[in-house]
Amino acid sequence: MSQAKIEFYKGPAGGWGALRSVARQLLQHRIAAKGARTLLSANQPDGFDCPGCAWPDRQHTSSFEFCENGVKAVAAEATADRATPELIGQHTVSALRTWPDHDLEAMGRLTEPLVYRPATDRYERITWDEAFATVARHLRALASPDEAVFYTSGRTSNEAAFLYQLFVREFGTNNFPDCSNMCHEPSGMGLKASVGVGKGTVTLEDFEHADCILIFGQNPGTNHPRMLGELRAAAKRGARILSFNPLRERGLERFADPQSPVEMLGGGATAITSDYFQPQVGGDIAALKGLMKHLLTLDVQARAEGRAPVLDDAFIATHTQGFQALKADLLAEPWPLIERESGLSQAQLHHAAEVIARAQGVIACWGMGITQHRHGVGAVQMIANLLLMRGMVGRPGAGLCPVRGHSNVQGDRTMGIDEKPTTAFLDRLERVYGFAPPRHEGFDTIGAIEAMRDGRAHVFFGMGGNFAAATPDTPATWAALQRCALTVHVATKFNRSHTVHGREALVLPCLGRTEIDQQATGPQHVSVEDSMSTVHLSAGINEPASPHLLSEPMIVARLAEATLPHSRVPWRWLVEDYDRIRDHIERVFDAFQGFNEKVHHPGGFRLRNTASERVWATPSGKAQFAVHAIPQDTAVHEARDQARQAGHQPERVFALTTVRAHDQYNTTVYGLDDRYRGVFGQRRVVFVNAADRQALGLAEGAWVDLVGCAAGDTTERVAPGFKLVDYDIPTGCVAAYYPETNGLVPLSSHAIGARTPTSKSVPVTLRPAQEA
Ligand SMILES: Nc1nc2c(c(=O)[nH]1)N[C@H]1C(S)=C(S)[C@@H](COP(=O)(O)OP(=O)(O)OC[C@H]3O[C@@H](n4cnc5c(=O)[nH]c(N)nc54)[C@H](O)[C@@H]3O)O[C@H]1N2
Ligand SMILES: Nc1nc2c(c(=O)[nH]1)N[C@H]1C(S)=C(S)[C@@H](COP(=O)(O)OP(=O)(O)OC[C@H]3O[C@@H](n4cnc5c(=O)[nH]c(N)nc54)[C@H](O)[C@@H]3O)O[C@H]1N2
Ligand SMILES: [Mo]
Repeated sequence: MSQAKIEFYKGPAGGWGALRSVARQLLQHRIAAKGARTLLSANQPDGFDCPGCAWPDRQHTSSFEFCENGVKAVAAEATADRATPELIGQHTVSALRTWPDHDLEAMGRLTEPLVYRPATDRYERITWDEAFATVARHLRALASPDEAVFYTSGRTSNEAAFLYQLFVREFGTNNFPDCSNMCHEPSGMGLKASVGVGKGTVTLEDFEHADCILIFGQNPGTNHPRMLGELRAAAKRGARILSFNPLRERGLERFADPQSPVEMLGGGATAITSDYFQPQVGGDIAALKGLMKHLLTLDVQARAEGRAPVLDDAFIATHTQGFQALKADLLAEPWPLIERESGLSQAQLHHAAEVIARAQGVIACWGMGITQHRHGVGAVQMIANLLLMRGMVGRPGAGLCPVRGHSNVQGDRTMGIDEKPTTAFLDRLERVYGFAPPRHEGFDTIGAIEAMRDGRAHVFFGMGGNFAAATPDTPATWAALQRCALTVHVATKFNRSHTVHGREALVLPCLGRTEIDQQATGPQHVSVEDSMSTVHLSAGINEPASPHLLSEPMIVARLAEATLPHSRVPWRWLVEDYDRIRDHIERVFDAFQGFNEKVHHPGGFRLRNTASERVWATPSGKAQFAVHAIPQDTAVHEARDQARQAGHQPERVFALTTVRAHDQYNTTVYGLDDRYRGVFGQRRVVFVNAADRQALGLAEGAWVDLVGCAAGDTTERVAPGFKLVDYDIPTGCVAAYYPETNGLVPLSSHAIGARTPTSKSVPVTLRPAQEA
């Protein structure tokens, strides 16, 4: 691991820097020789789907298509290190709980099922039969099926997710907290109301035709590196790329393609973003309203001068509802308020609106900078409004593009991992399987934590992920998990959540994407759905990390057999051949007609997206313009008001946004560098505007504690010991890494209409660190 230092990163994203980092990762994970074969198969027609992100692939590509962070994800899974029962059993769980996230996962791949023994405070090996019997015993002992919660993290395949939801519903609950609750839930909810589908409308081909791409609150250089290839091609073609991000992100500025020898050798790079705007944290709704307000003005001007109008009148008239209300609202919005709340000047917003007004094809992309706010749903709908005004949905080279995180988070939802299932879907399950599925709403992530905290849920089952580390309000979440009678995690690696356990606890090791999944009829494929609704197959190529690993579908099947002895679902027969699971999926979802046949074509098939056909699956049958006020009631506003009332300086309250470093995958910390932001060998840093730092009388490099100050929050929240790093970020805003900062987010602070924790706008004060 490199030495701790802060250094301005001068290179472009991608390029030699990326390859050096790749080489280092490979060495660290000791898979250099075998690893090349593994990597060559990632995202190739006959290989496995990269467990990195949900960005789609160009089909039939023959080039060595990889990205640096995909390499890290693959290398981490294909590591030669093994977290055997003996290795884990060397330490008490209380001791393991104090280890850094990185060190827990660095023990390597789990090899055998583990059970927690309270007498020794250690994990020990247990047989699969005993493990399933333990879970079944607990589930059957509950007073109601609703006292169990079943979490899913987005790497679970369609086949596993389908069986999982089927088992849980036959068991009798809709308690499906999901990582997407913490992620793109506001995109799903916002888009469903605006355009009738909770998914993006664009394809990769649209990126070839767009002449204007907007990127809100997303950091593709780190989180979706393959997207940079599309952006680079668009930029080379002359498309304008407008980024809205409080932080200057290197990966949004310049990019050298590791696949282009000319750029690599010449040290050249393509400028990605043509115009970079740095709104305040949480300022996006105000900024979007400013953009739309000026589009209205430009439209009037264009018409007066006999030029082509900016608004698409015909589209608005035929396809939408609510435009007049939005227009009136925008006209009434005062520029001083827009400027103050967005942190952008009228001139900047005019400039951006002019680019958007001239474009023939506009794509809007967004990530967590938009969704993880109290008004995340509103912000998503403002993006939809902006495109709808110009008729930019359902035409080539244009559309909505929420960029998903986990490689199958979208597919899991499609398969019914949903705490609020539709009646039509439940009716269908009932018809196909003959049991009565539960009809009432289940718990989402926040709801599940509250239920465990309040003693309304006693069993936690996690299909992947790292619930204890990914969720907000760490003290409350840990106490909730520790109150459970049983906690169970299906996982590839040992992580924090396994140390925050119920009275009884199990860790069940499963195969990863890169591994051969051998069942009775031979090696199996699974399917996944990418961020652009393409469903395709994935098959591992490596030998399993241990002969004791089971696939996720097999784990669900055996759990179902143990728990539901009278089930009429042929669980074991289904997992003998995953084509049979796909046949069942086809029986439940019309969109999967001919599933097996279509998915076995190279590249798979794209699910129908009605909005991209200009068919609006909304109650009105039209696309819906939404009106939202410029937020002045966020937790940050409230904390500043409270400070003002108490006679304190409101500017001492900072809006903290929690972001990912380059060397992490969510709660998995591969290394301690964040190269593009110039941070090396450390993670406990807080990015601050130098003017703010000076006003606090603190030196660069000084250590501070981040202290939560949400109004009405009675819990004392301190994230201790962060080094101040001067950064190009607006005053009043600071940024630090997740998950170190999750304890600062109160459980009660979440998005309206989606309950996504407000991880991107946390009110904090900075105080000199009390212990170094
Ligand atoms: N290598 C790697 N890849 C990943 C992941 C990973 O951890 N590592 N995670 C995966 C997952 S699950 C997801 S959801 C995605 C996440 O991908 P992103 O959405 O890119 O994730 P973040 O790093 O959380 O931050 C997004 C960006 O939002 C900006 N931002 C913060 N607050 C605001 C705001 O108020 N307004 C605006 N406009 N911008 C803001 C931040 O500066 C940052 O650049 O990536 C996926 N891919
Ligand atoms: N403060 C703050 N909090 C956040 C966010 C933020 O930006 N800021 N982002 C949120 C977002 S967008 C998300 S998606 C969540 C992520 O929340 P999760 O999805 O719960 O977390 P991950 O870190 O992705 O999970 C990592 C673990 O998954 C297991 N794993 C890996 N591959 C597999 C597999 O193939 N099968 C199984 N069964 N297990 C596997 C490994 O054991 C690994 O330890 O965090 C959220 N929390
Ligand atoms: Mo995510």
